[in-house]
Amino acid sequence: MILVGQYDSPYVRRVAVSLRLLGFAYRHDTRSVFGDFDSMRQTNPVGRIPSLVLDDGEVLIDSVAILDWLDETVGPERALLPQSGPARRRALRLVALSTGAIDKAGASAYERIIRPAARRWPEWIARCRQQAEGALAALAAESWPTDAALDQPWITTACMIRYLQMTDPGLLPRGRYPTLESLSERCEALPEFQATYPPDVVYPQGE
Ligand SMILES: N[C@@H](CCC(=O)N[C@@H](CS)C(=O)NCC(=O)O)C(=O)O
Repeated sequence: MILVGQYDSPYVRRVAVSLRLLGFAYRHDTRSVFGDFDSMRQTNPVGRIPSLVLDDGEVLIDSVAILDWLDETVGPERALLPQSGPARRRALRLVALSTGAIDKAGASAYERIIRPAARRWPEWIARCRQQAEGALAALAAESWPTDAALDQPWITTACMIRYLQMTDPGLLPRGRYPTLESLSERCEALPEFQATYPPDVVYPQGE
């Protein structure tokens, strides 16, 4: 199968880490959503990443759908999200907080970096950052025992933290969220995270 998208996207990275943890081999298509936009739209009509091209040619789009397919394929014993009940609801809440932080930090980064300077909207940036901070505080208040099984909340949260370190490090000053720092350190030390570590994010710069 082929994973489409670069690892500086936390959505691509959480799929890559999940594939590796579950023992799937894949080829990596590193086309850029910005630089290869027209070509990318041939793979996903929305022009976004990640996509996963299966061996029979079917194309899964959106990390939620890809991770759902992965969990279904490996079965309930190895799935990265619990099947049902309070455990599933808690896991989905944690994942929603992390993807919320990604989306809000991402929106603020797009506004600060990609949009031409004369058209930037400081109040919108402040609102997005406040929303990301709300998600971070809620995640930091949760229990993250470092001997817990590595499941989708762990994976997505670690990918979110690396993304924020790249796009808006001011949201994560050292010492503010010790539980999240431990979570990140545990994950980033693992081979599946090291193999997908994004050294930096590259956005087109607005004038
Ligand atoms: N809900 C989607 C979000 C994917 C997403 O936001 N991808 C970003 C990269 S992190 C992207 O493709 N951005 C380019 C764009 O939206 O034009 C998922 O979970 O896959």
